[in-house]
Amino acid sequence: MDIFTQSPPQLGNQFDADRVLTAFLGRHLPAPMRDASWPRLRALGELAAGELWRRQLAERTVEPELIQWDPWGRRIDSIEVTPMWRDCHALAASHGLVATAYESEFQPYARVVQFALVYLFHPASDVYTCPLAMTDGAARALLAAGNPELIERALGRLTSRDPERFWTSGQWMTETAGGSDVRGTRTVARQRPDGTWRLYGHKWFTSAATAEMALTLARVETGGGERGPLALFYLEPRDRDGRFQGIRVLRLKDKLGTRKLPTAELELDGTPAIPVHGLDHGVRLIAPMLNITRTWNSVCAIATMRRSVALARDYAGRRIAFGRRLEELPLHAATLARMQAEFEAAFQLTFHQVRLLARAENDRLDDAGGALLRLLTPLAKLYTGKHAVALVSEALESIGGAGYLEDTGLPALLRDAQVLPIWEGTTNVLALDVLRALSDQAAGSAYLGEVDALLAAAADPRLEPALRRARALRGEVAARLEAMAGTSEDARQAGARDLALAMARLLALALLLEDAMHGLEVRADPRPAAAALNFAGGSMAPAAATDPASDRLLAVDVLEQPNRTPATVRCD
Ligand code: MFK
Repeated sequence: MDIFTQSPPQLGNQFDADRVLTAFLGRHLPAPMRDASWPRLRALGELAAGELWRRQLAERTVEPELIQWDPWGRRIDSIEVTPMWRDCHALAASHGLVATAYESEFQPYARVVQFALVYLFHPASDVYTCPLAMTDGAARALLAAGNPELIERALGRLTSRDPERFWTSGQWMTETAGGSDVRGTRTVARQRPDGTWRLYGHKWFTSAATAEMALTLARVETGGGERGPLALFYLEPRDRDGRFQGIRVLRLKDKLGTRKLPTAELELDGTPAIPVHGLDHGVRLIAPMLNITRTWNSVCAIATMRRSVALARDYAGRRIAFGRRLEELPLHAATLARMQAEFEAAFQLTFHQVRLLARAENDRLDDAGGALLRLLTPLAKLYTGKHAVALVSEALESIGGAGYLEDTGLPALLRDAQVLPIWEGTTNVLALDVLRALSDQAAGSAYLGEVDALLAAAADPRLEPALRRARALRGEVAARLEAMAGTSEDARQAGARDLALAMARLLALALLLEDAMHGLEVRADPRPAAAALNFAGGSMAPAAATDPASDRLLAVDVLEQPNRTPATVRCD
């Protein structure tokens, strides 16, 4: 009997194989920092493609467990995480996934290096990036609030490279009555006669309930039965003996994806907590955390896109159908090329925002730059979250039936991606945040100014079709921004998603064009230009003419194609 076997997709070193990342860092990091960061990035790229990927597949079905009672009837609420999850804590600390942003070594580019590390780690981490995002966000929020005792108590741990000392933080915001609408928060903060505070309430989704600290919102009890102001509180869920203090774990959530992440539903019943800064303005105080976790979300989304393209591309170089490797079939190559172009656009948009963040944290942004960063944070998050799901789905489809089989490890990619447009604000909530950011006139002007500067530099005639589309879209976006002033609030809100997506696409294209110019003029690399032309034609004009040679260049993504291993066909 003939038995047909296929070669599974393989991953090479995920740093070395990523020409978009390496080119970006090559362009934007000064040489000494490039030299210092390269070995660390390469080490993580190796780990991500090797040991961690193998373990992800081998431990696919292992999940965290909540043990609520001990055999003698005592309530213990112990959350047993997976072995890989435990190891990721140590790896995250020792690779400086949070620490790098707070150390002096790579300033003023530390955020760029840090997020390059995060990007490599995320697809291999079983979504350990979720608690890391919240840890980074908590460090930033504590610094912004400026409470010296809390900074002294927690910052050194949140930014430690020592796995024993390293703490992660939770971000406990979501309640049954207030997920997106955080004003619905019902948790109450009650002050005791000794001046300390206790929290009482029900947190509906607390990602990583295993964190050593958390920032959470609660209403300060007023005594008159009225809803008190919303304040930001710091808490440590466990006492010195590791027992929850005033917290009951009601259950772990049965989620579509992120199955290794022990997201819990918690009852707070007298949890000791400390106000972070005063007893009001909770949303304003937690906003620095949201903006950091949203940046992580964007970086993790593009990392997911990149992993999907890497797997789909490798498979297309192995699998033979219709007498040729998939990558040689024009329509398959066109599909891969479109995926690569979509990924590159999302990458440029996200890392552009990361660069702005780096400048902001080093006091190198003026007011207009600050307004632009405020705008691009939700813009990048909503765009990349949405597109990551579509792209992973495309990758699974391009692998055919095997992409639908659990034990290939591929379906988990899709399930995990689906959280990206949900947590940290859904697409619609983020689109409304874009409107909030645009209420500062400087944001819209800075955005258009940035687009114009990027387009003005894209002077190579080979880029002309993409430039034409970008200019047309620029006109539409500018007209919409202008028209907003005269429309009702309801009309503005109804159009917010379309506007935000168009703005994200336009800036992504402008950034791609700029990278394409650099590719043509400096790196002698036509692939970014192919990506810009493809993105402009694909996302913005479905009927664009196709170019098989350029598709193939992007699909295979090497300038000179090495010999490929053919698919295995075994006949027993
Ligand atoms: C793998 C990647 C890992 C990613 C991490 C995963 C972690 C998962 C855990 C979670 O998902 S936790 C839940 C996340 N929840 C949200 O993201 C909430 C979504 N809802 C919103 O974002 C709402 O827009 C918001 C709660 C902010 C609305 O609240 P309000 O009180 O109606 O907002 P309002 O009144 O407009 O703003 C209050 C203040 O905050 C204003 O400042 P002022 O008091 O000075 O006027 C706003 O300007 C400010 N503000 C709001 N959003 C801001 C902001 N400031 C800066 N940046 C922002 N984004």
